[in-house]
Amino acid sequence: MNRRNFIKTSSLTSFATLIGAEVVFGSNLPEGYNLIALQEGDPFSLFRKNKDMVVLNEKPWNIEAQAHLLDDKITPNSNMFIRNNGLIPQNIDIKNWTLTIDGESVEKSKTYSLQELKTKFKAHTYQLTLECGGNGRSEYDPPAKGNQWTIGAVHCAKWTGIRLKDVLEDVGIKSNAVYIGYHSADSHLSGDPSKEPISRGVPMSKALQEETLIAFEMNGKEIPLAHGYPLRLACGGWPASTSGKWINRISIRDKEHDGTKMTGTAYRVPKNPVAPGDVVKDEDMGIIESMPVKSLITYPRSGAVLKEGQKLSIRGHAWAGELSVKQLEVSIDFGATWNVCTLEKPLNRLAWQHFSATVSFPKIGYYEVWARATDSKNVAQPMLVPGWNPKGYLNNACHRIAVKIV
Ligand SMILES: Nc1nc2c(c(=O)[nH]1)N[C@H]1C(S)=C(S)[C@@H](COP(=O)(O)O)O[C@H]1N2
Ligand SMILES: [Mo]
Repeated sequence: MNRRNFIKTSSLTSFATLIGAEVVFGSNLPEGYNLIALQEGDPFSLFRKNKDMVVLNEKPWNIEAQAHLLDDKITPNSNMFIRNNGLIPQNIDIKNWTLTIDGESVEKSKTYSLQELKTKFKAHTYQLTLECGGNGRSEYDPPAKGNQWTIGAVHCAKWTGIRLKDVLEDVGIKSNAVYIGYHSADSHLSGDPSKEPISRGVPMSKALQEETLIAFEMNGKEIPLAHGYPLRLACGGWPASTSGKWINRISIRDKEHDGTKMTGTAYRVPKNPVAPGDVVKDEDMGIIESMPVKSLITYPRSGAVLKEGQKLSIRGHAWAGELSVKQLEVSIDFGATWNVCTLEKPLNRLAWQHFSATVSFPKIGYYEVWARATDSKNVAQPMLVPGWNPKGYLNNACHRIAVKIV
């Protein structure tokens, strides 16, 4: 793992989270001492992540994958990106963890214990594509502020939990309900307990979908702390910011939710195209809903070297927000001609789809393999960066790898 300027302000409790073990004699640590486990080349891995994961920020923790780390059909914890807006909650007491459903549009607010949620409602499992709205931000020019995600802020794990819809039915929702908004146990970077790092949500139509879960398991195990233990929302196909981690309250609103990062320009893009660098008025920005069509070549890694005449087997995944992917093509001539790949069906709606192809090259030299997905409404990925937007969201440009034939 890349640990550039790693230790600045971490506390003993966050060391424990990172290493996955308590620092038993932590109170004896000499001031300013840097634990070996946190130095370059340590024997463990932070958050139990693959050592090829790239740290973009450590306060808050933001860690991304590289394309080759996303090769599994179901992303394992070790290779899943982490995106935090605040500080990960410490010392979670699951015996006393509750989820409250409140807001203007509930008949009467109701509080459930974890145990009640798990026993009262039927569990369902879906594989869900969760992609950060800012994935690909690093390619925009002029650059947008925020984490400079390249291509690795996406994962497709299996989530097990109860349907939000079932819980809302049990609570009783008024007919004027418009939106849900989540509230969570993480804390604001400023340390001010009255501020929430993030509190986003989705319209009722998305909240009531069968696949929208209040999840308590990921890939068949308890959700790892960094990914929202003990409870998180999972809203597949939408910006992953709508999938609240560590949730303890969901408000049913009679208007668009107005929590932190719902208003202003956060997670919004211009309603109409703008020129790069333009200032866009708040009222000309709209909330991102379904994510656009996109794909990744996960094998081989960029930089493959083959002998003349050798064929290259490539594979990867494609996804399209609420839609499905209808076609995947690859090009080896910078987009002049395209060849159709084998494309599998998703495991369930809102899961990514796997593609594979065998590619031949006419002679020795440098090539790029470009992959382009087309969604079920016939919208294809742009070859290069799409229209600029002030916050650098929704870059769904074709993924490209370099290949040399020698
Ligand atoms: N409580 C809480 N939920 C959150 C966040 C957060 O900072 N706090 N970040 C959101 C954002 S912006 C993203 S992209 C996803 C990332 O999920 P992951 O860290 O499990 O990959 O979580 C979302 N849910
Ligand atoms: Mo995000």
